[in-house]
Amino acid sequence: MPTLYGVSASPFVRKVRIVLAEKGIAYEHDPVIPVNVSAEYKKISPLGKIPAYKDGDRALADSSVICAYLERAHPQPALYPSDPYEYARALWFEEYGDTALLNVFGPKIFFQRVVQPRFFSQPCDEAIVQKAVAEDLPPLFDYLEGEVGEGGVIAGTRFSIGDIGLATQFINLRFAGFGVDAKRWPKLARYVDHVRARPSIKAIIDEEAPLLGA
Ligand SMILES: N[C@@H](CCC(=O)N[C@@H](CS)C(=O)NCC(=O)O)C(=O)O
Repeated sequence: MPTLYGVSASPFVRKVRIVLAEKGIAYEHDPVIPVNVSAEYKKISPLGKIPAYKDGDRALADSSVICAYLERAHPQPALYPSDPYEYARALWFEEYGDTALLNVFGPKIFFQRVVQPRFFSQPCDEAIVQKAVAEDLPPLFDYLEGEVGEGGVIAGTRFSIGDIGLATQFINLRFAGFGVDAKRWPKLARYVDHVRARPSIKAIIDEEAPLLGA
């Protein structure tokens, strides 16, 4: 059975977990914390980051790489659109989640509100959180409000890696106590609720809630 390495609180690890769930792939989960990782772990993940994935004697690092591998190794159900433009858009929104959303939701909000107090016994710096919520979130949400369609998916006509890349970031935002104001961003709020309710995603949220939730 393959092994996925990395704690699920990492949005990158969760991204891979959602792909594994969607494709019905059984796996073992080793919740590596990416601090002072062993030399052994660096053989699988040379940068020492999570996630990493081992499938027999094949080792892979980086969530986007692992998800792309899983798509080729287990093509059904397809999580990358077949249309070239929609395929590229799905990759774009995965990237947007991994970078633009992560840079704000991660260190400025989730890390402060959840990781610092719960895992490092350090207080949350609420000024950093409030500044990010007031100044950094609105432009991100404005952009996504203009991009989400009415079909509940971000690219093409089916659920894809683009939705997964966004969803995993919004899950951490919610664990940190923030959602999308439906009065200001109605389409985005509806979209996020819809994606969170998807069975593969809801199951992971329910599993993580005792550790990460309010
Ligand atoms: N591009 C990588 C990013 C992975 C990443 O930054 N993971 C963080 C945890 S959320 C990590 O391992 N940080 C430890 C470090 O940078 O040393 C991916 O998609 O897997």
